Amino acid sequence: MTASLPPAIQQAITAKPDAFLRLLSEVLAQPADLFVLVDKKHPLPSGFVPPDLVSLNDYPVLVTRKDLKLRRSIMPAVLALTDAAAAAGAPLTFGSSYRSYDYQVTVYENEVKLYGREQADRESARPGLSQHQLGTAMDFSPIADTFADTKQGKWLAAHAWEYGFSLSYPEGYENVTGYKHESWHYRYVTKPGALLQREYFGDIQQYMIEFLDRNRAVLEKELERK
Ligand code: DAL
Ligand code: ZN
Repeated sequence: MTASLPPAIQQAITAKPDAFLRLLSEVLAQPADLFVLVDKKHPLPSGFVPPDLVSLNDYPVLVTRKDLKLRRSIMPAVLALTDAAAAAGAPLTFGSSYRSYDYQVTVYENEVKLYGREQADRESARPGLSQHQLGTAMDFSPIADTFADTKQGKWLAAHAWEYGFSLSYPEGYENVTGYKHESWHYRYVTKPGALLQREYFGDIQQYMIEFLDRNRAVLEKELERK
């Protein structure tokens, strides 16, 4: 099951197999739709719309625009994250959140117009290929490389996992994720998910989500039997 993972990650798993399986079974008990694999090879259906979108205007959070939405089911975690960041002196502002298939058409085509298709494909997902369509991914403001050096960027890099959030496009992994480093883009993967990613998958979301996608059916059967 671990054969396609980098050797260091295989070792992390095989060094502590019981602890790995315990945490893994906690992750498998979380809603599977929080772990859907969406990348350049795994599109969402164009008609996919999350079932429980809510407006961020109805919550005590900071936004750069009034049309932002996320899934209702993740809002308790979102508020825990934003409250903790604010308490630490790094108040977070949402710059982007759920994006429909049609809106992603606009976002992607704009990038192509501005930078050309080759560059656009390194930083913007084609329609149907964006985590933003899940309603569980978000960009914090400013959406810019400078975000990494802000109080907010540093606080998130150190603490987002404690609240169940993970950086989707880390530095140095473009060949794995398909995208350049985005210090501002986080996806909610639940607390046990973020811990599993950190402890066993080199803190690389792509490795964990691919592993779960590939092995979920078999693992669920195995763990049921135990
Ligand atoms: N910027 C990320 C890759 C997206 O467009 O979903
Ligand atoms: Zn994003």
